[in-house]
Amino acid sequence: MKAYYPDIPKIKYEGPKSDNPLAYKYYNPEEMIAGKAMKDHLRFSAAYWHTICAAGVDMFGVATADKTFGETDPMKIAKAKVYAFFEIIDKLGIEFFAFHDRDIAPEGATLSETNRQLDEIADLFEQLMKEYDKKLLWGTANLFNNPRFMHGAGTSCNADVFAYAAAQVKKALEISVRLNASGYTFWGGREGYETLLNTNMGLELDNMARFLHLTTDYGHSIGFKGTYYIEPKPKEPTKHQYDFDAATVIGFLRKYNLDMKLNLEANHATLAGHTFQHELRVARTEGRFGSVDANIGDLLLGWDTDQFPHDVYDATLAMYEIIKAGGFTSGGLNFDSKARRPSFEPQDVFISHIMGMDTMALGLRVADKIIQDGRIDRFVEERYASYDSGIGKRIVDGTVTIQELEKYALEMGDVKTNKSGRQEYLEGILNQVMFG
Ligand code: XUL
Ligand code: CO
Repeated sequence: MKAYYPDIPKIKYEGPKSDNPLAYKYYNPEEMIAGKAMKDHLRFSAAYWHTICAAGVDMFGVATADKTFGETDPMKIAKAKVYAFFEIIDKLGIEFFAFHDRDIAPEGATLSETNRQLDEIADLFEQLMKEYDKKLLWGTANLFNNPRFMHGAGTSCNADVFAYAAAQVKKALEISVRLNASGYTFWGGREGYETLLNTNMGLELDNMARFLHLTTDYGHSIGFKGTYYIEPKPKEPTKHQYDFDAATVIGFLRKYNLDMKLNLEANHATLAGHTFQHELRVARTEGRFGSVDANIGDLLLGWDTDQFPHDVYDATLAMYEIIKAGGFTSGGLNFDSKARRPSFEPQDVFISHIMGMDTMALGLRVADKIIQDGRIDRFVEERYASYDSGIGKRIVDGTVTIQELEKYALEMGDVKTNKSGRQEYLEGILNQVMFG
């Protein structure tokens, strides 16, 4: 088989002292942490749309990296990309991947032709997945790029677009089932609005739920056994996206009785004005934690830069939440991340993944140490100890009346039992565990 990256070796763990840019310093796949191999904690996945498609285009400039692999015909480019992509994830030792339908195969003149092209590329995926022993973390449909989706897809004001989008997701689900996906993600690409002056919000939200019921029911009917995810994002491309953040999405899922989990992305959390840890905590508290799009934004920029995660502090708090949520089952850490535009050389694809994987591996190592250390968890437990007995227990049990609470308060006179929240003490512990 032709090598697309002949100069890149298989990436190995060399430990923190290594100065080899093409080696892991902290990610040691088989090393056991808290009774589980690192690779099974982290379940790394590469995003097809970035890793093999993103070529450095931005609002002000064309591509800086060539990812056509010497081909000009769109189907030949598409096939070369599949081979190159499997070589990349094989060399990096990444077990999973995710894609949009339109990342993997170009659109034809009609939907039928597009579907035929998709089938042809899916055949190649099936073959290479077997050869390399790789798995599809989730599939999805691109319902935002083509001009037909200018008003959204499931929330479009135009019923023809709703129908087209449903047909597209039907096909994407069929391909995902064929490739044995562990999940299927719905990201509301343009499901939002630009101005309320032209928007029927109630109908759009109801239609989005109709869209999700139709598509997820269909998936089940053809044997989809994985998890359905919704990926929140507050803005971009539309001014206001309906899937604003974890709490908004969970409210929506409840209202419309949809059985879906969340695929949370770090950069989307910060765009919503939350930390990534906050979004993960909301999902875990609500039993809706599913999967993660691992990346990071730049807090000085107001958009979705999709950078590879390098902030160990953030990664630690994220991994802490993931461990506390019971770890991944069907989900994983999907690098919805791309190297920066000036990092255009083929090597950069590898170096950026290595750095991102090492960051998440460090996060896992420190999060485990925090849990082993136990001081933070103990502090939180003790902080709420007043609910373990007496009046607190009766509040939690739901056996207390408001009259009894009044009697208790009157007898108490005033609250004399508040204690310090000790935020700085806890932040100090985090630093001590990280660098101690
Ligand atoms: C866009 C984004 C998407 C989804 C999949 O911000 O995160 O790539 O992850 O459609
Ligand atoms: Co994403």
